[in-house]
Amino acid sequence: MSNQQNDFDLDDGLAVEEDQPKLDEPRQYKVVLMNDDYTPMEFVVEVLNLFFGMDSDKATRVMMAVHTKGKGVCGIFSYEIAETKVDQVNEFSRVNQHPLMCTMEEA
Ligand code: TYC
Repeated sequence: MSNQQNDFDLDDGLAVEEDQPKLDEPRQYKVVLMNDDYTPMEFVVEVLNLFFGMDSDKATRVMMAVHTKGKGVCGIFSYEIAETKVDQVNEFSRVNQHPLMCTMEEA
């Protein structure tokens, strides 16, 4: 084996071993829905179904949790996916003239 391929290069008396690359876990982000007094419950259920793939039972439970607690998590994603979901939900709410707000927080 040539010296270039060998992890243990003994030519100069030093044993050299390559570091294992240190890979951080990718950061994760919660997509959070905020309660408000005006957005209809059915619209929130539709949002949870359309953008987070929840069936109507799950969407209704999450909507009611947001309604009673003030905010709630719709899902946990990479930065890019979370940002896209937040933008899509806020745009969908805006064009439908509801004040529903969606944000993201590091998980
Ligand atoms: N509080 C709203 C109402 O009583 C319903 C609602 C639920 C709004 C969840 C926003 O994220 C929300 N019509």
